[in-house]
Amino acid sequence: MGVVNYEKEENLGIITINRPQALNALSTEVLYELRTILQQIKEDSRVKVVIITGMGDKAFVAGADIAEMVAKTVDEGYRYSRLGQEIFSMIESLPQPVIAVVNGYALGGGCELAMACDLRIASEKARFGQPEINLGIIPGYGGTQRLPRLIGKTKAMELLLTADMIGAAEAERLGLVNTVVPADKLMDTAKAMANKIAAKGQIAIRATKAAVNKGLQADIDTACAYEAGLFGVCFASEDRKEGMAAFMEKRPAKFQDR
Ligand code: DAK
Repeated sequence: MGVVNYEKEENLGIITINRPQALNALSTEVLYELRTILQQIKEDSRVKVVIITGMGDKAFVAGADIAEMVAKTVDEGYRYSRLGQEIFSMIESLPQPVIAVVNGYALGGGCELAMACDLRIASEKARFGQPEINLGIIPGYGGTQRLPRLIGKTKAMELLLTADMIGAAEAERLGLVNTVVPADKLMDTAKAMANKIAAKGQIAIRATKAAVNKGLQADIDTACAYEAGLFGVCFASEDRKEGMAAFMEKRPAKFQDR
């Protein structure tokens, strides 16, 4: 076992950041292992949904590894920055949907990691925040951009400027997480959602993820044109024929992902 574990359960790929003694902080080693695993998942069409979580019951990820950052030279800091940015955009552009299973603290780079995922399921013990301002820095993995896009500028600005942490219930109220469940139900709830998504036609699932993520970065006309292109891809698929035939014949669809 390394600092990041990866296991497959049928159609699910489950990534667990495994540094509980440092609250799963994102060291350079963690980032390199994450990159290798994500590259592997990208090529693996048997994996339909990805889950990312943290080892233990205390933290999802408590941020970038502060102890490691303290000693970095400017050049090392730059490379650390590019590596992290590469990984976060890999998550967003991965064909498969990614669910963050937030089992505890999701702070700084940890909150940013959760926000780069497509869905977030939190335990009642989860706590979220962007405390970078307390270290004299700003978020460097998209926090200033993804947080206001997810919860709106008003509350995002407050969290970024005050470094206040919020609990799971508040995160759900603000729309930062999809759902909150007791800690002992967390993984089962996430797997149930992942399996529900894995049972759909994956051409349409992947097109949906791409349309939302790419579309949000474009103006509405460009985004709708992109959506239309992906709609065309779905329309040309066997899955579309099967889905519509199944509806007409009042039976469940059997998607083949082609
Ligand atoms: N890094 C390294 N170690 C950490 C850590 C972190 N982020 N968070 C916790 N730990 C370690 C603690 O040092 C402690 O280690 P030992 O002393 O036992 O060796 C162990 O984990 C347990 O933590 P605590 O003893 O502190 O546990 P408590 O329950 O008392 O407190 C806490 C839990 C989460 C409130 C506290 O640990 C805490 O405040 N942690 C730091 C949270 C934080 O500030 N996170 C944001 C980090 S800054 C960049 C892009 C992105 C970033 C940076 C650069 N570029 C583009 C260049 C991202 C920056 C960040 O994320």
